[in-house]
Amino acid sequence: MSTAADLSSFGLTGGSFITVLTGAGVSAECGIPTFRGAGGLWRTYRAEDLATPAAFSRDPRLVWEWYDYRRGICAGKQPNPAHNAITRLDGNLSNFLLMTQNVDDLHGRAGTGRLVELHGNLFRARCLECGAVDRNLPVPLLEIPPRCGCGGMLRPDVVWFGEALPEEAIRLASEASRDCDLMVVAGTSAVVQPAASMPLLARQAGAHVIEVNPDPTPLTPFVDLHLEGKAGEVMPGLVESILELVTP
Ligand code: BJW
Ligand code: ZN
Repeated sequence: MSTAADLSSFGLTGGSFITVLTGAGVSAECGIPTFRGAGGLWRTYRAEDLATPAAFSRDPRLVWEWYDYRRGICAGKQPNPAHNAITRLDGNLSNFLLMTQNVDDLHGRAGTGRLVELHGNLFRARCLECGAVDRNLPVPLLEIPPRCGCGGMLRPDVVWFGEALPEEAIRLASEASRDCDLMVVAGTSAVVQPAASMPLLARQAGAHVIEVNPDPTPLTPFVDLHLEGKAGEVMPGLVESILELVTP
């Protein structure tokens, strides 16, 4: 892969604003299932039975059991070379933002600080009564569904279909997409809105867009560069190429 040569035409400099948008594929090499495609969660479970407000109202215990099962899987995994490469960008660039659709907390655990979680986080819960956010629930849970100190029922602090994304997260992500010079899009099928629109916003505003994915997606025809491969294998080299261009 000769990314250095390909990137040289992008006009990146030390002040360039670089954003990264990630999806479940970035954590696939950790052993965390993606949603779509072979082995994906939506091949075994129906999204409308588990990842909608209606599903939670109907059967909070079932929904919590599924989320607690996934919390257990994610808690036992470690960040991979893709997460760590993104953390290197965060540590070495003056203008940087990571927006992730992932709820597995692996970017945070890898040490990326400038991070926007568009779809929430599996390790946070939110009270339906008082709105308090609980970050300290045990894995696995001791009671299902878990309760807030106020007695109200907690729900997973993730974004389900039909729900609005957190206001601040969508504002930061949209602004960064419009303002960035380069967006790297890794491990997402690019079908879930509004996250899937971020690379298009960036493109329309004049940024270059690089996609890292073993497969083509609906975004592929619109990117400057599609790097075909696994994020854990492609991202470290790509990040080094970017840093060579933008750091003295
Ligand atoms: C690798 C790899 C390796 C494999 N390396 N790559 C406009 C048009 C049409 C529909 C809509 C629209 N606007 C809104 C909608 C509805 C809906 C939507 O987009 N539906 C589409 C599916 C059609 N969107 C919503 O409902 C959103 N809300 C909203 O818009 O609200 C509006 C509103 C405004 C005001 C008031 C009220 C409402 C919310 C979306 C929430 C998504 N939630 C989930 C679940 C989170 C919690 C949980 O985890 O359970 O988020 S769904 C699921 O999909 C999860 C993911 O973050 C998200 C994206 O999936 P992702 O990450 O792309 O994973 P995959 O599996 O799809 O793809 C993996 C990719 O990796 C593949 O491409 C592989 O090839 C690749 N890969 N191995 C690199 N090693
Ligand atoms: Zn409460």
